Amino acid sequence: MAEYRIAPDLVAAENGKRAAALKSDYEALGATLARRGVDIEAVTKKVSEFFVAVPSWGVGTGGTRFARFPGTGEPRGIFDKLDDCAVIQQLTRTTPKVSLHIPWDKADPRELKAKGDALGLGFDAMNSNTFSDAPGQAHSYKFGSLSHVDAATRAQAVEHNIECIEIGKAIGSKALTVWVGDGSNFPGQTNFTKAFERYLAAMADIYKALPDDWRLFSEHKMYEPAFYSTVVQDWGTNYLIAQTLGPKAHCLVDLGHHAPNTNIEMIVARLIQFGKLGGFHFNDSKYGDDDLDAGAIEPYRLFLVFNELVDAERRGVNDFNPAHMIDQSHNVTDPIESLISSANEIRRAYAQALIVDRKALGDYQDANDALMASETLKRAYRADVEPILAEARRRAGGAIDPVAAYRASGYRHKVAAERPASVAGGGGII
Ligand SMILES: [Mn+2]
Repeated sequence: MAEYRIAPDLVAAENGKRAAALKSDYEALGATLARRGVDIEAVTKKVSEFFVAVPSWGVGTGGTRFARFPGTGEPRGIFDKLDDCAVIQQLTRTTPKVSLHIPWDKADPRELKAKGDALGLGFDAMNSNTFSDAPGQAHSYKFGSLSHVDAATRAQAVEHNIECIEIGKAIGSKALTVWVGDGSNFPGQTNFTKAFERYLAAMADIYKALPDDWRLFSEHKMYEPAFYSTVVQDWGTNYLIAQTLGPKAHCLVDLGHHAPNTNIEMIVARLIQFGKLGGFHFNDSKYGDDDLDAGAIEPYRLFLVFNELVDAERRGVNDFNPAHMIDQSHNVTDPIESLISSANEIRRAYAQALIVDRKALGDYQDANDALMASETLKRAYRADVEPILAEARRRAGGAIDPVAAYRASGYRHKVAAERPASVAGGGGII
């Protein structure tokens, strides 16, 4: 039985205020979907089994390269962060795992595991950090890490990734995500080919240290912090990496790491087709790697990504098990509220994709009926599936309206009294 950070009585009382309306809305939606040949119970069951990991770095207030404006009651370290993550899981029942970032979250693995167990939280993919220098490290990553010209710097970066695997093994993680900031700011600064050769050789050393039941996710990003070239800049390069390293290597798609207007759902389809989709970092963006809340800007794009995932699920693609993780930076909201809302938006996109009439869609595609094919997707997207999401949360012991329950609990006010304002804090944006 998990220790709850918010009194279960309060959640029950909040749910009591909304139960009758939910019952009525759920029945009405059930009737609407039944007319379309969709069994609402089957959708609710699928949605209840869909989970997304929260990033430890997401519960602290983020910042931009201009400034960071700390919120009240910010977590002071990984154990406070886990408490905040437990609140998100308690209310949403959608986020049972946390993704850690080393060295930001470095602690005795036995204590991490014990804290996770007490809160009913598990650990998702480990994230290494060779895009900034840790205090006292021998070699700087100013000019790169896994692709650095200096062998000793590359070896140090490999060693750090292996340490992440070791910590992960002790706490029950099954994957390592590698994102490097390596690249260049000036034409001529680096040799594209040699840099990529060095990166691949270093990644092969990390791959060798991977347990048999682990996966290695490489994450591409078009630019930033390097602004002229990036070593792992796009999904094509990412695919080459996964293909070169071997069967345990897969590509991670961070929705914000592409040029504006890129057809991300098509990239997802390609990676699925060739067995190399590892998973996602969900977030949303308007211009670049904005790390805004999932579904805040382009909810239709999020739906189209899930449309590809459900298509693959329905086709019975072999070994189809993408990891779902959130990667966001919360600058102007309470991070707990943003993560609650984002987890719901991600489940919403999944629920909408589940009710697409795939038989009709396939028939329209085969008949070259572009308008009706598009309408078939829109019809599912326009459905208000909130009663399904709320009912899934309620049945699992969560809150019908998790943000309202969170606000009613006064959790932020309580932790603000216990946690002195932080001056630094590890607000990570990757
Ligand atoms: Mn990311």
